[in-house]
Amino acid sequence: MRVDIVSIFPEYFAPLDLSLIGKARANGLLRLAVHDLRTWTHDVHRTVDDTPYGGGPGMVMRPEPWGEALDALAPDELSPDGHTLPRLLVPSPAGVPFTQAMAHELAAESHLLFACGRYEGIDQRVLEHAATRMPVTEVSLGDYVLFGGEVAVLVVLEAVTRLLPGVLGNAGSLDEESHAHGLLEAPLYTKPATWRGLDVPEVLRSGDHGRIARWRRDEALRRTADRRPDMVGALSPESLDSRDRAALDQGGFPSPPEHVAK
Ligand code: JD8
Repeated sequence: MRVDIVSIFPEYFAPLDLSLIGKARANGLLRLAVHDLRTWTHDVHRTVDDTPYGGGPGMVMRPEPWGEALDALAPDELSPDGHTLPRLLVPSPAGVPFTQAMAHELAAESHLLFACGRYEGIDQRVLEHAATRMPVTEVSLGDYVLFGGEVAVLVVLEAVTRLLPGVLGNAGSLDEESHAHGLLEAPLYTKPATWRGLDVPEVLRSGDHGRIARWRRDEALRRTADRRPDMVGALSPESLDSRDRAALDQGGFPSPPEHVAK
């Protein structure tokens, strides 16, 4: 996968040299380039912002540098050097929520282009114009306010990179993950069996794989009911047996109604 990032703070992306993302880059599974938006300014002050039309606080990112950046990274005509048409992602608190389902969708793309806004955000015409050439998605990390899009890009890229074929190896099984089965994960324990007077639950040391699986599912259901009532509401009734319902009830939540045949 090819990824381009445009930002006025390219140093923000230093962590992408590290750990498993760094390894994916070294292995050639991820071809990542970070670009300074100011490359595409022409005045001595390398200006990227101006006051908002209509008034209001703060500054807005001017369209010209962004237009040139996107022209350079997503050329109009297919160039002979194998340029691909990217999908443009623009972090914004007004975007569609980023989810694990979107991470899977993005992992299937061959080229992603991220535009990191700062100040109050980017002139909307940049996105409108880009949308005449490529798919554009405004994406939000969640309902809280950041200073800019850089951290959101780090999050999205981390979620996407670990889904790329060859990145995880055998260390992780994607279909056993929390957001694959719609429940939070059960708690984890490792050695020693007793630490500061606290014991690892007996069942996990029993070697009884059936009992262990059932305990983990009960814990996952209990936690989900307690912390994420929105996720309980989204569980399909057919995915729950009577033992599941009992675990959910213990969390103080009514489980979704049993399927009623018409
Ligand atoms: C991009 C500028 C800050 C946004 C005034 C100052 C995502 N979940 C999220 N929360 N916040 C962002 C985010 C914030 C950004 C930019 C993303 C560019 N800001 C602005 C509007 C209100 N502040 C985000 N993804």
